[in-house]
Amino acid sequence: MTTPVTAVIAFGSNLGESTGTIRLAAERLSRHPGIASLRLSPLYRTAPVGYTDQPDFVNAAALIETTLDAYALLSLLHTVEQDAGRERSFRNAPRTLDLDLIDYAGQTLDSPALQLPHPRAHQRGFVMIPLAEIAPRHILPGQTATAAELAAALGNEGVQRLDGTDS
Ligand code: PH2
Ligand code: MG
Ligand code: MG
Repeated sequence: MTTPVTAVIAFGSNLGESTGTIRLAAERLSRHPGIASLRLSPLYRTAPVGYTDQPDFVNAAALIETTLDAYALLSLLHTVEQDAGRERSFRNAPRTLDLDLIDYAGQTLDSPALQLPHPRAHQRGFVMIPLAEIAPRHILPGQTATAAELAAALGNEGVQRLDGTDS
């Protein structure tokens, strides 16, 4: 039997019923036989970063325990994106569902299909603020600061918890 490892997944959506899409995707992942547990963060409404001429996003993060290897997990994330109606028109186009593998077992990897950890995650409040809620002491490979410290340093401008309380 394979021992499960910890991985971090970021959820994003800014087309369609974003909140429901993210919750359904998390449920679907948690039911997968290769995912032993999944803890979903609260959901956030966030201002678009990068290509800004698009609707606000709903973002969340999840910590999972998985027996899937990194590529099998990536392929599962792509399948769930496709089933949510994801279309790839141009880079950073609005999307029904984006599932990014942020960290897999603390590994560092730079292949055409997969970079680990996600190269920009530590700079993004829409990833670090949700992650800090479920794994405040998590340290991404290559960082010295914890998720909570990075979230605090990034600040919560443009990142608002959907239940109305301050992030
Ligand atoms: N994802 C991007 C680019 N910009 N901005 C927000 N607020 N949330 C995202 O999920 C997001 C983004 C590329 O995947
Ligand atoms: Mg992304
Ligand atoms: Mg993506």
